[in-house]
Amino acid sequence: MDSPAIRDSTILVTGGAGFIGSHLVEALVPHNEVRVLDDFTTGDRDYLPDDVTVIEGDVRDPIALQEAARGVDVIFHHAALVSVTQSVDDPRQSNRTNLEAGLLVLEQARQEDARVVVASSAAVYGHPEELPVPETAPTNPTSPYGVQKLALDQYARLYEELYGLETVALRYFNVYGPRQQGPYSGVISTFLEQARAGEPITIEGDGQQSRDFVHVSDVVRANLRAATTDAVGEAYNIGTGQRTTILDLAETVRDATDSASTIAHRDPRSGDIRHSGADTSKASRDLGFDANVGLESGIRSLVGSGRPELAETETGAPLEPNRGGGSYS
Ligand code: UD2
Repeated sequence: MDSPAIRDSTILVTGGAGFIGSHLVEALVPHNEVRVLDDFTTGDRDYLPDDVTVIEGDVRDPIALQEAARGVDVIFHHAALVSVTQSVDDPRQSNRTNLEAGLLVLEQARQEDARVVVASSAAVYGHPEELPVPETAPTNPTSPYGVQKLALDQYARLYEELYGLETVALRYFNVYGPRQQGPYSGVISTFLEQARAGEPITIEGDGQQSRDFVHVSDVVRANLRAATTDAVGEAYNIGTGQRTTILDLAETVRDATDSASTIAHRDPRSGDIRHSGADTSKASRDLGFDANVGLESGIRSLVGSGRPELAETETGAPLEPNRGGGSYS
């Protein structure tokens, strides 16, 4: 099923200067009026195209949010504290950003009668009881971050049920791609850095744990689908449906970088989830979304200046290389 590209709309992206948000902004800008609300604690102005209205502020600040959301048709809510560890250290702090601010966004959307696409997470499932995990699986988060994302995901559904607000929750699996950096950036960017520096690639535990790695350009495509789908009030797994072990990942990164790095093992991360993989049939059926970028191609595109495989573009944007090196096909 094909949904039309979003065009001629006024759009707010919270966290629009961050890793996923900035790629989404880039895809939206050619055909829409785009605003970004970001406090730039982890986001970067350099990621933003010129023709974006920037509101520098905290998503927890109702005044800033009100200003940013005035007259919008769609809100993509990507502002979050993404560190699971930080949420364990200080659940109340991450709750304020991940849940309370999310609720503010939903309320603001009600005022504007705007559609909301919220960034949810595979963290809602905790240790999955079945693999690949469908959206109907039990939700038993193992961190405050997961609890917060689950509550936001449920609020989104409830706002559709109670108030008729058009909402969609996207449960991201392990997203990677250009601009992913910093202390909470994920295993692929850590391995790439280590391989490039010729340092040992550090696997936590035996490396047999597995993840579903999805490229940010696919995540952007899922967001574009969510903006126009009729299937609202629903949560969708956003992954590739393929699981890769961390050991295989380390070898793929080492090969792609032609690195002489050794592979080293250290203690497993406490509370680590053993296996995570998305059943993507609901997103495929209802959003017409299937991931395009395979892991090897995605990693090679990160290493070189090339981009992952392209298909048709949904924004109508020309498929020119963008500054982040990804694509939104
Ligand atoms: C991902 C998300 C997180 C949350 C969670 C839900 C990212 C970056 N994080 O956490 O936000 O949604 O899923 O379950 O996508 N590892 C190593 N060596 C390293 C770094 C990591 O072996 O230097 C291992 C780590 O122990 C884990 C795996 O790689 O088994 C993935 O780690 P991660 O931090 O990239 O992502 P994850 O799945 O913990």
